[in-house]
Amino acid sequence: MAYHRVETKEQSMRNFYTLIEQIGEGTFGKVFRAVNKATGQEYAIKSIDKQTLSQDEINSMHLEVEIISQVDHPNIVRAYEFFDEPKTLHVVMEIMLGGEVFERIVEKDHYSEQEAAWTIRPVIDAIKYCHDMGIVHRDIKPENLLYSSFDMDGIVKVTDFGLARFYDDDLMTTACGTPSYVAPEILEGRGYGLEVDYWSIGVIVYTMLCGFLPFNEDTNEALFEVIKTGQYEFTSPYWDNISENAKDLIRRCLKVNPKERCTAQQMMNHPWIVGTNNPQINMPDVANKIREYNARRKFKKYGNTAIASNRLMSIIISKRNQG
Ligand code: 3AM
Repeated sequence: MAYHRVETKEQSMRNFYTLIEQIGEGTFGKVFRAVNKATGQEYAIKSIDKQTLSQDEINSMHLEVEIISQVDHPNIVRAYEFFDEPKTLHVVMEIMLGGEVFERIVEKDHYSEQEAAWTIRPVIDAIKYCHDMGIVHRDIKPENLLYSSFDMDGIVKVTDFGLARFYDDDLMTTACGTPSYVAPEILEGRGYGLEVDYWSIGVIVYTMLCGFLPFNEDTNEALFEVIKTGQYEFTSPYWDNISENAKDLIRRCLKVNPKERCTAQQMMNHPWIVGTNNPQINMPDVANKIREYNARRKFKKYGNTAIASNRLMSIIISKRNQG
């Protein structure tokens, strides 16, 4: 991947790319649709205003780029160029034009457990690949699972490695992630490892099969409590017709003790993910519930109630100080 330290106007990103429109907003910055002036090829460019970042966060961006430049997997969004400008950082990425996984699910004429398993399987494969390389994503959530295109052959890819880290044997202690998908050990402020990604997969699979979150409370305090104690249920009647295999996978992912949690390799071998026997019955009610969930997510994201992942740390710290 090309790295450009930009010192003159001629070297700036805008000299090579035309920004067309904003298409998203991530943990650390805005994402734009852009066109390469020389080739006419479309890309996504993530731009981050350095002034809004601490030195730690700037370092984190450099790390993100270092990480994505080493990752080469069909289900992980590729990055091509990095512009380090005096005021802004830009990452030029493969553009994902097919939208978020949860948005696509609700457009299907037919949505069954089998389709849910086929959708999540490549994501688990991507996570396994990262873990084998010693990289933990730490922010696996539906917004970061995108389709490459709207065509039938569009494939799911994982994006936003803004919170990923090279994982060594030292357990990480930084609080990060997105509240509803975050693993208990992160909230406990304990050290944590690759297993945080397995927890997030469990939350996603649960939500894919009923359209609501396993952990959902009105206040963050209550939310953190149910996550830390692993209090969720397969609520009747929504879960009555879901297969035992699906529930078994979720139970294995949502173990409070990370050491007991199912790994990506084990998930790939799990009968529900292998998926030769999954129910193929259409689940229109689940699709409807996912549609409602999508609408609530979008509303929260653009409303005042959203908690940016990087603010989670300060919430935990202020809670500690109060206590
Ligand atoms: O702000 P929202 O949630 O609509 O879809 C991604 C998300 O959009 C989009 O940026 C936001 C933060 O992840 N996004 C990220 N990478 C992208 C890419 N490579 C992307 N959109 C298109 N192509």
